[in-house]
Amino acid sequence: MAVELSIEEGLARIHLNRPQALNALSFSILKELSVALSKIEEAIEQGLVRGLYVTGEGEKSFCAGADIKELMGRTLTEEHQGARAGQEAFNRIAALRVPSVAVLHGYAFGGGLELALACTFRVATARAKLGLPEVKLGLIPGYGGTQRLPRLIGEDRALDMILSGRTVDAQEAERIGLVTRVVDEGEVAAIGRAFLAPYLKHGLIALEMARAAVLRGMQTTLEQGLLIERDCSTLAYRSQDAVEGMNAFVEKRPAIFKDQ
Ligand code: CO8
Repeated sequence: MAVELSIEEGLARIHLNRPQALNALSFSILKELSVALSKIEEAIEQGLVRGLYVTGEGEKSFCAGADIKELMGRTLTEEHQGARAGQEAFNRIAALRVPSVAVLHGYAFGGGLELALACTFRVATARAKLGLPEVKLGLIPGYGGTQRLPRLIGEDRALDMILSGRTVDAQEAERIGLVTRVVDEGEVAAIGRAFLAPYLKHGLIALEMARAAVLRGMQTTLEQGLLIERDCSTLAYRSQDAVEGMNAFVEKRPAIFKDQ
């Protein structure tokens, strides 16, 4: 399997394991990813998973993008279906109820960066190299890059990256908000777990409602966004975790959240 799923201590890990092709995303990998996501969604519903991190095998690359060799000579319909398969898989990552992070330790190009853009966060080591080089192939990003990148870093910077196809190093990526943080080199799984730890000490309902308010609000006007915030904050307020959190504050003790 080129997509390895493991679940340990409440965290799911998706590990891309195709180092001979720098973890490039073949269509069979997209299918495997979809199967892994179904298992993760189920485990989240069962309360077994509270976060996801995505890693790539090998020193060189998180993921070098869609499998270029496989993209050649496809019919219009096949290509349209391929773009849909990539978008749908990444949409499912974006829609997970739990926070996710992509650990970028080498190349994160094309579809690889688009996968990372679908995660809640991106963390990079100093060696990471990021880019959407599709124009160099006469293509454009097709797995969400033209939509998620400008929403994350703004239209101007996104167009600079997409139209030039240039490579952005980890420091620049942090400066322009493309990655959340640059961290020391280390074992990728440990980086992923450590990154998620500060979020996961909180209750999932508050995390989910906060994220929903931000993401849904970003797609609409400020006025509509404030209405969304009002609904999401009221929903969070009605949770048992909110009762526990406020009680714990008054009683001067740590809160014990149960994601309810
Ligand atoms: N697809 C397939 N194979 C790849 C890919 C890839 N994206 N990237 C690397 N490989 C393979 C190489 O072919 C090579 O295999 P082999 O040894 O059999 O020749 C092996 O991985 C190692 O690669 P290199 O020898 O090239 O390693 P280097 O260290 O010299 O270079 C680079 C590393 C710079 C990452 C280089 O491999 C590279 O430029 N790769 C391509 C990056 C790229 O252009 N990615 C974007 C692809 S397109 C995309 O992701 C979105 C398409 C949207 C589709 C929408 C459909 C409508």
